[in-house]
Parts: sequence; C-alpha cells; structure tokens
Amino acid sequence: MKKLKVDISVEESQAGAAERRAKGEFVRDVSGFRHAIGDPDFPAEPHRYHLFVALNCPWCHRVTLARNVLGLQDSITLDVAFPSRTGDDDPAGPNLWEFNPARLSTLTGAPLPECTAETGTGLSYRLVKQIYTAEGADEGSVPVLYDKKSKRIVNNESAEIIRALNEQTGALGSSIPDADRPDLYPNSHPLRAEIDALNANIYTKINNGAYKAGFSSDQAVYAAAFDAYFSMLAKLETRLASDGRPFLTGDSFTEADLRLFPTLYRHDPVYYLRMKLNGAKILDYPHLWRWLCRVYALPGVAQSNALVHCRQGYFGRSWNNTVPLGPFNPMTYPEAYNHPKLSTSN
Ligand SMILES: N[C@@H](CCC(=O)N[C@@H](CS)C(=O)NCC(=O)O)C(=O)O
Repeated sequence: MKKLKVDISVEESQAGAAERRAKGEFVRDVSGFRHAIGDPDFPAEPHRYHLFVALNCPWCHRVTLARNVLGLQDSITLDVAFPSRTGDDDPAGPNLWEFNPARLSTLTGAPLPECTAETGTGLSYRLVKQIYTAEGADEGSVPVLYDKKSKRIVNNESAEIIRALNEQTGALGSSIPDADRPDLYPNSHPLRAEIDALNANIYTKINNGAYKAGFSSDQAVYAAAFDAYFSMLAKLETRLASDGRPFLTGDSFTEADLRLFPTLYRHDPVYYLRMKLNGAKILDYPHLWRWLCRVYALPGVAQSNALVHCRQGYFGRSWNNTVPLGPFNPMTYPEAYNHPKLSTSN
C-alpha cells in the first residue's frame, strides 16, 4: 500500500496523486524496497552488494557519486543499463530499463562503452523489471541496491542508499583511509538539521522540481515549478556568496552538495532545453558555477558522470530521435566544468 505521509527530503507527497496526474502534473512514485545495509538480513560485508543503475538518471547519479567518493568501487559492483528505455516495438513493452551493451546510441552512432549486461543476479536478465518480478514486485525503477548473497533487493530509494553507504563505508571495505574520506552526513545535530533542511528544499524545488517543470503538461504547474526552481537557485547563490564558503554548509562536502550536483551538472547541457528551464544557465550564477566546478574536480566525481548518457537518455526517444548537440558557447560541456572562471557574470 503506497505511503501517503512521506519525508519530503526523500520523496514526493502522494496525497491526491491520481487527480494531480489527471490534471497534467508529473508525480513521482514512492520506492517500495526500504531495507538498509546493517539490518540483520543485510550485514555490511565487502564484495556482497551490487548496484543496478542508468547513468542518465539523476537519482542513480547520487548513488554512483557516493560509491566513488567513498572509495567503494571495488567493494560494490555495478551494472549499467542503456540510457534510452525500451521502445513500443519491444516484446516486453515500452519504457523499461534494458541491459544491452550492443545497443547503438543515436548520438554517437556506436555502442556506449559504459553499458553492461546484467551480472548481479547471475541470471543475466535483460530487463531491470525482471529483477523486481523475481521478488513479486511491480516496480521497474533504478537505482537498485542488490544483495548478491541472498539474491534479494535491499533498497531502491537513492536517498537511503547513499545514507547507508556513508554509514557503513568502513565495514564495506572502502579503499580510502578514514582520515582522507569525506563524511557525507557528519554526526553533529545542528549540521544534520541544516543538511536535512537543504535536502528537503533542493529535492522538492530542484532535483524533482526539474521534472515537475519538464514533464508536466499543465502551464500553471510548469510555471510554478519554473519559479520555484530559479528562486531556489538564487537562494543557493546568495548562500554561497554570503561568506565565500566552498560548499553549501561550509568547508566540507556533504550529502547536501552531493544531492544538488546531479541536477546542476545536467542544467546547461540538458535541462535548459529538455525541461524548459531556460530562465538562466548555471553560468549566469558565478558562485554556483564555481561550486559546480569545485565539486566536479573532487576525487571520484569525474568517473561518476556520463553526459553522453544524459543527452542520449533525455533526448534519444523523444525529440524525433535526434539529440541536440549544443551548447558550445562559451565552451562545450562537460569540458566547461574545468573552468571555474568561465562564469559570464564574474
Ligand atoms: N525515489 C527514487 C526515484 C527513482 C526513479 O524515479 N528513477 C527513474 C529513473 S530517473 C525510474 O527508473 N523511473 C522508472 C520507473 O519508475 O519505472 C530514488 O531516488 O531512487
């Protein structure tokens, strides 16, 4: 039974979801698998867990970022679905995530080297949906955290997956010494309260807000999401400008930064066009631009990003099967993220 009361820093209220959808509002579903590494059934052990992701998905991007910045690349294995879901001609039906490393990208005209077959279950499934069906569930979303030992899904809510990875990093066998590893959710009450408050606003107005704007078919819903998105960007710009802090809560990179990055990374090259969020570019916000370049340069971040997959995934099946090639002014993306001084309004 879908939960109505939810934590808005994690997911969207489902109150009146059917009526809201009928009126053209995009309402995101709630994830059904909510166990945690560390629970009795899912002890924290190196090399036991596996992730199923698509690299264009911003929720999966949270999880690949956490896996890499916490040094868990060796301990937690990963499979990558093709960024465009199945088409109407697929025997299993449309809109399903597929593992198909041979599939050609319309953008590059070639297979995407990051895509893999399904290796986590040992059953070489073609579709993510089959992993859920094996547990009697009617879901199909990514990311999925999977236990290779008990052959069970642990969790499919990115907010909880990154929290558990951060809490259990040591026991999971991180390759980064404790002293050098970021703590994404430091155990200090005021800081956690600040992170939670930022998470709630950034999830509702930016992470999910982008979809509310781009996927809703009601002008008023789109306009409200558009305004909420850009006023939240302006608030974040003021926050960073107030004292020149490097990260959202001060000197350290935390979960709040990690959860903001996937959306801002996609804004100029994808969302500006695809989600109709053409009010401004991140380039127009000098402190946010420098923050974006600063996070982009952190250890483990670059290997978590895949802009080609984002472009293919967000444009590939819609937009007459053609993927927009821009922007290239003032520079192409993601190369522009290596240039913190590029912001036009410095
Ligand atoms: N709340 C979930 C949302 C996951 C989600 O919506 N993923 C999208 C991809 S961007 C998906 O797979 N949707 C398809 C589906 O639900 O079948 C999380 O943050 O992990």
